[in-house]
Amino acid sequence: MPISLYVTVIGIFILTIWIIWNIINHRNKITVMTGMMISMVLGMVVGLTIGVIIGVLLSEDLFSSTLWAIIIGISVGFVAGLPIGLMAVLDGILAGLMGGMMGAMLGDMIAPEHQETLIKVMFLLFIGIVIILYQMMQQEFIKSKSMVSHPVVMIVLFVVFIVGYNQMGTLIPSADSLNNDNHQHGMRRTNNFVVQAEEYTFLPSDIEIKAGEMATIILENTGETEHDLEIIGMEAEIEEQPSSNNHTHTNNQIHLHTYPGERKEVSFTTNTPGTYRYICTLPGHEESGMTGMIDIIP
Ligand SMILES: [Cu+2]
Repeated sequence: MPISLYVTVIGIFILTIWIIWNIINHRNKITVMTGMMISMVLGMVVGLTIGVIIGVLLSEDLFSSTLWAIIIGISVGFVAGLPIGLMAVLDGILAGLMGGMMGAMLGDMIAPEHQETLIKVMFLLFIGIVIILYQMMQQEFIKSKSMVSHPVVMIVLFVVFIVGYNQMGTLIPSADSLNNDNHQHGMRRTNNFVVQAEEYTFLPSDIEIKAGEMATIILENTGETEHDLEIIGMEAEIEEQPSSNNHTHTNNQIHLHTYPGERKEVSFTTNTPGTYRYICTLPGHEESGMTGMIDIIP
C-alpha cells in the first residue's frame, strides 16, 4: 500500500477520533439537536469516504466492500451519538449505513483511471466537512479561544495540507504499473492485440497494425459458444507456433478457432498496407455482427 494511502486512512482516523473526543469532553453542554447533527454528519462523511477507498481497493467484490464500509460507518455514527443519547445514536447509525453503502458502490463502479482523483476529492471533502463541523461545535459549546481553532488559521492549514498532500504521489499504483508492462512488450517489438469474441461481436472491432513489424493477435473467447477469427484477403508471413499446430495455415490464411473460455494466438508479419476485414466464419455469426476491420499502415 503506498504511503499516501496510509496518510489518507490515518488522517480520517485521527480527525474522527478528535471530533468524538470533543463530543465526550463536552457532552453535558451539547443539546440533543446539536448531538444528532454531529453524529449524522460524522457517520455519513466517514462512511462515504472510507466506503470509496474500500470500494476501490476491493473492486470486483462489492459485497465485502459494502459490508466493511457499512460496519465502519455505523460504528462511527454509533460511537459519536452514544455520549448524547439514543436519538443521536439512531441518527448516526443510519447516516453511517447510507454513507458506507453509497461510498462502496461509487468506489466499486468508478473507472480505474478516475480512482485516484475520486479518493483525493473525497478526502479533501472529508477534511473540509470536519472543519465546518468543528467550527459549528465551537459556536455551540466548545467556545475555547485557541489560535488553531480560528477559522482563518484553519483555512490556511487546510490549504497547506492540500498542497502537501498533492505532492505525495500516487495512491493507487495498479494502473501505472500495468501500462509499464505493456510498454516493455512494445520495446521487444511485439505488438499484441487482444480481440475478445462473444455473441455476436468482436471487441475491439478495429485494429491498426504497422506493416513490416511482427504482430500478435490473441483471440479470447468470452462467449458461450465457439468462435473463430479469420482475416480475409491479407497476405502475411505466419510465425510457426507449437501451441497452434492443430490448425494448418494454408495459403498463409490467418485463422484462429476457440471454444468458450479458450485463448489462441497467432503471430505474423505483413508487408501489404491496406484495410482488411476479419470475420467469424461460423454459420450465421458474420451476419449477426461478428466482423471487424484491420488497418495495415505503412
Ligand atoms: Cu462466432
